[in-house]
Amino acid sequence: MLNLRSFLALTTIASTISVLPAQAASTSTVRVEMRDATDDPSMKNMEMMAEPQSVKAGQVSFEVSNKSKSIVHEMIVVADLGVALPYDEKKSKVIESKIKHLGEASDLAPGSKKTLKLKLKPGNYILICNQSGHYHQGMTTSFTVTK
Ligand SMILES: [Cu+2]
Repeated sequence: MLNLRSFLALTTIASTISVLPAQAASTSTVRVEMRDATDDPSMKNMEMMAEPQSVKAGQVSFEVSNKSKSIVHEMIVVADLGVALPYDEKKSKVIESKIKHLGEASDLAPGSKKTLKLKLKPGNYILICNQSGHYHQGMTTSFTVTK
């Protein structure tokens, strides 16, 4: 029969064990900012910036902010296969059915934020906004995951 003290000791060990794997797989946080001329009139193009631009493999939490005053943006995580992303000139968009689309923070209203959590393997990635015309206006940045 367990007395209360040994029961408490056992439950403490059990909860410690169950917490350990989660701590071992660390989560990296990446802040992504999307800007255009409505936020900064000196900007000629649009931009997407990630900080940091490289993280270790595992859980990655992208905290995405649309800094625009009036334009909807989005962030899509794409595997970089070493070739130009397929592009539809008529729609002014990357062809999402032909890329390795890993996840997205879709349709962020001006001034809003969204968080996208992904488990990423080591490799090269591209972050893009695929609202019409935005990719070619500079809303993209490279992103690296290391071992
Ligand atoms: Cu955009």
